[in-house]
Amino acid sequence: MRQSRLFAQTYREAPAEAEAVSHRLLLRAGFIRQLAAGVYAFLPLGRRVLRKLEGIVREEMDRADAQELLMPAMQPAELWRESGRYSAYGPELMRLSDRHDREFALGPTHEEVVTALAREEIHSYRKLPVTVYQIQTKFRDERRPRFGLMRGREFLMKDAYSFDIDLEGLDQSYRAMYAAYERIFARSGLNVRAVEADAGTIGGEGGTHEFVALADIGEDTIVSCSHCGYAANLEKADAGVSEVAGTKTGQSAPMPERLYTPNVRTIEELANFLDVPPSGLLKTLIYEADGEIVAVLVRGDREVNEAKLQAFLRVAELAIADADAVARTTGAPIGFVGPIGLNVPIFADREIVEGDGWIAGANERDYHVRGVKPGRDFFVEATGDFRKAAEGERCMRCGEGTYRFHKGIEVGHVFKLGTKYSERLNATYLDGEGRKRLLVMGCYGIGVSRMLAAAVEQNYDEAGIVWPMSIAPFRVHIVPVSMQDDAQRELAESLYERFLSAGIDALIDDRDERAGVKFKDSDLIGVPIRIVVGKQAGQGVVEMKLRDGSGNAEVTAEEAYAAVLDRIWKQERANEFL
Ligand code: 9G3
Repeated sequence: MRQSRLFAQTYREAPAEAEAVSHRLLLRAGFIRQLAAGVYAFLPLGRRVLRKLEGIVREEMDRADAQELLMPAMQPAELWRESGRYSAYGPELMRLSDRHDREFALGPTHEEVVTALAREEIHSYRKLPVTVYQIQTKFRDERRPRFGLMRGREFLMKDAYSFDIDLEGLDQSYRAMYAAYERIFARSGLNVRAVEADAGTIGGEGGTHEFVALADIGEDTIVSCSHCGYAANLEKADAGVSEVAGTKTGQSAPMPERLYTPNVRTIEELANFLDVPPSGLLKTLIYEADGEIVAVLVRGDREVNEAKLQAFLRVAELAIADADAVARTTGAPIGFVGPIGLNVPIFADREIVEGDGWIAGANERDYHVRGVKPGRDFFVEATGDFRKAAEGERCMRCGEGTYRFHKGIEVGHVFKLGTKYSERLNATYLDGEGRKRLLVMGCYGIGVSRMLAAAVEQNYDEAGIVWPMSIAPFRVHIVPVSMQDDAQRELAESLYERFLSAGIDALIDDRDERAGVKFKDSDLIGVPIRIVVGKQAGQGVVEMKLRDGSGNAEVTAEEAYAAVLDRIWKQERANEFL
């Protein structure tokens, strides 16, 4: 492609509201343009990267025997009513009506559509297992789109769905997709960790993993053990081995003693006022779970993990209670809430019941109590792991390593759905004995446009983007220093033609621009191999420069051409050993 004709321009600056590096660089380098909040156009450079990512995804899906479909973005509301999700999702589900006032949803995902297709196409166990996939635009009306492509309202997703006769079959389909994902991210040059994740609202038979691209800007926090292979999204991660706090007072614990704590409300204020560590305090939080009020107890220095709590309580809605609800439930304002005398179910984190001698709110304004003993002064409905794992604590799985936190961008997510959708949409097959059985499903997503942003977050320097070879918009950037110089122009053009005829995508900077501008733009756009055609063009000598800084040499045009083919061939060969 000729840069003099490129449908884009580069900018020295990005708009102030662009916070993420990838957002800033993709705008400045002319890869994307924002049309509205969370709505982007991919200009030619961006589209080329997207096509390469799609190509890798498609190759690996096909290699895993998945069959490519294309399902509509316009989904009849009836299907979402059948699945019960039309009302479950609020403003995030984009809805529209057609000219006959029939209601549609713009697809945020395709469980309903693919299950409706399966119930028409699959009737016998002989047709199973089967996995289908598509690479298609999704719509989710995010309340706060941000970080450019990372949280858009219209984005490109590869979503696959597997259909099996039973859970054992699902396990095999799930493993095949998991392996395909590992290859896809490796081939795309992304540094990705697979972690245990929280199934969230999609539900299903449990079992779900996220693929997280490590990046400081990532909205996901993953926990990994320094010793064993354990890794999980913080929303799901097991709490570590706890050194119990509270003051172990044993059986002869004195009865609770009331303390006058005027206006002392927060954990920090209480810890300072009484001169005790937060780990000796009880944090009592009041929640509304599917409309019912419950109390949750965690140690003062811990955070409630609401995803774990919601999964344990098996409720659809979980929200912290407001001040009025707290006052009605406990008779006290927030800040003086405690477990003693509460007439709502109490769910206590494991660490609470292991300790005693706690300090808690007295359920009376300006009062707390000391020496609280679980099982004597209050009783719990249940004990469980309701807290967030903490960085540095001992790993629950191996007991040797300690937890480390990493920020990351979720670029893939695989789920075992079981029969959740086939049951609701009555998608069945006849087994070997002629019995009607529900299809057992899995679903598997990759954020293709999000991968593009993650790749930039993991591959840039102060001068711009440093694309991995496998997904770069072009492999070679030919930069003649001056198009006015015949020798330089001719040598650059002949190299350009040779690469094109060899099927190697090359970009030539044939603009009448100063060398400095050309080199700045070349660094910004980030093509992996640059061939500068300068003063020694007359001798057939060019300068070959690798964008990742790993090489820089003066060679003949012939050698440059051969070197490029060689690097590409090596990179392709490397894929075979993945
Ligand atoms: C909705 C809206 C947003 C949503 C969903 C439904 C996320 C929804 C979960 C999934 C699960 C998997 C197949 C590909 C991989 C992910 N956000 N999810 O179901 F109506 Cl507005 O999409 N689906």
